[in-house]
Amino acid sequence: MGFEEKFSLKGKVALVTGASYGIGFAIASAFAQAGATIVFNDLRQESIDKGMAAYKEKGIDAHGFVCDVTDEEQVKAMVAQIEKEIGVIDILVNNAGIIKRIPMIEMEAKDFRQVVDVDLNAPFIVSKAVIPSMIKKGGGKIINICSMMSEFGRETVSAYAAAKGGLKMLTKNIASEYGQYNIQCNGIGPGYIATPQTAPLRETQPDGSKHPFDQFILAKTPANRWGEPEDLQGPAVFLASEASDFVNGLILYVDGGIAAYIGKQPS
Ligand code: NAP
Ligand code: GCO
Repeated sequence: MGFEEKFSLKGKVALVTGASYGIGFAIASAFAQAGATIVFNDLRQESIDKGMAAYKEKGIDAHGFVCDVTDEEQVKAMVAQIEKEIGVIDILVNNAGIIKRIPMIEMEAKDFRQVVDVDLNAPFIVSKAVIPSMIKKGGGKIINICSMMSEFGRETVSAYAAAKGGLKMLTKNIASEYGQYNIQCNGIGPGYIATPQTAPLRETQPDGSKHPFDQFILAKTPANRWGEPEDLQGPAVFLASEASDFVNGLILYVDGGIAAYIGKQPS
């Protein structure tokens, strides 16, 4: 096999959850460029329509499904339909996620549960739905989109940190339990990436100045910039391809160096 073929996704079917825009869209677009057939889902038909138009603009013939990843029955029905109409899912990216930024002692239990439901329980539900066919087919790849909050805490994100920390351990457990079936389950831990999820942290202030969080992130990031969704494309293709067949249970931090850095010294 040629070296480039090791990174090819030709003939593979990839399901990327919550991929109408943002990180999921960038990852799915890279998979398509590497040769995969793209399937994505989102909560509303409106998001699917927007996503389909965006993929089409890039020349990608994607398949979109309305499906709430926290609903096991909906997920089972979607996976069955994909397997029947498109093929067995070779690559799953658990990307759909939400965040609620609320100080912990002000947060209601129902909000905490909702974040854990989308960011942790759903990756369990979707992985559980695709693994049996991966086993029958002889292997597969699962990539869980983790976070800096899989390792670190910060004010207001207790539920998100708890869920993403849990997702790191779910990743290691899927690798441990199903590695024997040639299934590799790894995580990507993005740093701070410019998407709608982080838009409130980057908003220009009424006086025209940058949001204080913007300076905070630049000072924390040796690369001295926010990440772009495209920064995740190479790492995702690597973890979806044969090139990573002996990599299992890894969380690959794609963070411009945040996790390595103690922070900028005072000038
Ligand atoms: P985003 O811009 O908010 O996009 C998230 C996507 O998930 C949206 O398409 C959303 O659909 C979908 N979604 C939410 N709940 C869903 C559900 N129950 N069922 C199906 N789809 C659902 O987020 P992003 O910044 O691209 O982030 C993608 C992933 O990366 C998330 O897991 C996030 O936590 C993680 N992450 C982001 C960053 C960052 O800095 N941006 C860093 C580290 C990790 P709707 O639009 O219809 O709600
Ligand atoms: C926040 C951010 C983060 C990032 C990301 C970091 O409020 O701190 O939204 O949680 O989105 O997950 O890796």
